[in-house]
Amino acid sequence: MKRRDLIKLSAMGLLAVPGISLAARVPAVPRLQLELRPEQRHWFVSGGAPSDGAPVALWGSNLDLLRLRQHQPVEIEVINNLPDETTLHWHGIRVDNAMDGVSGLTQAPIPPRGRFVYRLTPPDAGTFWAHAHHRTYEQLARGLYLPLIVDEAEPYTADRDQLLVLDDWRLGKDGQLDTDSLGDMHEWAHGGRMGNILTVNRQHRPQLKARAGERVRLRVLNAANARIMVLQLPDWPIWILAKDGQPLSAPREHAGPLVLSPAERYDLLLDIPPNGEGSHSIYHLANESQIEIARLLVDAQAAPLVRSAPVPLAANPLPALPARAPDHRLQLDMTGGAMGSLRQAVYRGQMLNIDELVQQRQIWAFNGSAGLAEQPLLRARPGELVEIELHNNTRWPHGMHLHGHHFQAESARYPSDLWHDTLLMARGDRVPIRFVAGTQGRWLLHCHMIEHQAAGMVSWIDIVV
Ligand SMILES: [Cu+2]
Repeated sequence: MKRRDLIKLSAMGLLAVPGISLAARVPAVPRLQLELRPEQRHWFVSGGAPSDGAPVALWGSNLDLLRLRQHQPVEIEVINNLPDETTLHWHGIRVDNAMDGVSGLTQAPIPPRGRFVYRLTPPDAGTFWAHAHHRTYEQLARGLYLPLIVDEAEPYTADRDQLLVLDDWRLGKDGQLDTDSLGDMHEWAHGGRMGNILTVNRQHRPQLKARAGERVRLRVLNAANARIMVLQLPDWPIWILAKDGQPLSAPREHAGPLVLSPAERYDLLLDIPPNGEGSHSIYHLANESQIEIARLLVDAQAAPLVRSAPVPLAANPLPALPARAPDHRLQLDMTGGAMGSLRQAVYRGQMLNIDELVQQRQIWAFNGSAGLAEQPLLRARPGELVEIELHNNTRWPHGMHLHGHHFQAESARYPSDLWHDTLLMARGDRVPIRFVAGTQGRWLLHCHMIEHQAAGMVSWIDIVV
């Protein structure tokens, strides 16, 4: 240890008691190694989709799931064994801005064979995910993400904890990821990149196991680049426990399909009835058709059940919205895309007409500005109340994500007491969102239909002290 570190510790009172060793006073922060590397998946696809039995080459990591504990500091050493530079973003987790993982805004990308140590102390328990935030439209399509669960300090009781990570992938005729079509401007101007096979937990139509009579905590995440997932579960009692990692004050009964924008999450409670033995399909509903994405194999009941009303998850220490006029109130006009009316926008400090924008691969704009501008959308101080009216002035749905914060929204699509870090907006929607400005730093605000972000739908807010 260096002399100045000793002085610092001494100043913090950590060396104040003679005879007590440092080791006893400063608990070591656990360090995880997360190796980003190529991976191969066997997807045996039948019925017209390509399959020659060869594994599909993706990008992934040495872990299937990252599991952290609420309030426990952790160091995650990311080792980049991929052929491209990258970063990782801890989606929905309130981290120090320098740990937020946004390439070009909060950090330089990690080069191939490079390492970067992310330090975080998750304040909120819940269902989150980590994903690449560098050339995201490509790296996410290659699979560079993993689900992240922050366990409650006091465990929540359910008979089973089941992840459902939904994704779609585009395979070419050779059965491998179609990478030639990455960056297709036609798709960027429309609904983004859609895959031609759907997976759950990176498996094609997996069989999930449960027992009759169980109460299952389902954690659903949409990890697709652009596809809105419409999840149809068996017709059993379902409650919503949490949205985007933030618990509801009371579990809310839910019926019908569950709609998730890219990056949205739900924690659900599902009661399998005592007579639920058998094989049950889980579907994605696409237009008029239903696509089976997984199957739930339910064993005979283990024991007679005694069931009580579902209890809420413990509240997270999220600051409540103060009941006063906002300190900042602004509008975000979302424009552009196919069939839109975008004629010009500012890009990198210059006003460009639509042809020039397309040459720069920009086709969407926030308040007349395409791409990440030098100036933020807003400057605020920690603790200030911010209201932004999002106006989807385009012909397309969008999934708006704010980094480092959760917000509440006045949207017909959602109950008003939900917290979001990502919000699905239909075309024409006007949705005021409100949040308390968090910690100092540069926090991104963008569409999580990630081709839309790449093609202009991105801005940032600056929190200054
Ligand atoms: Cu969008």
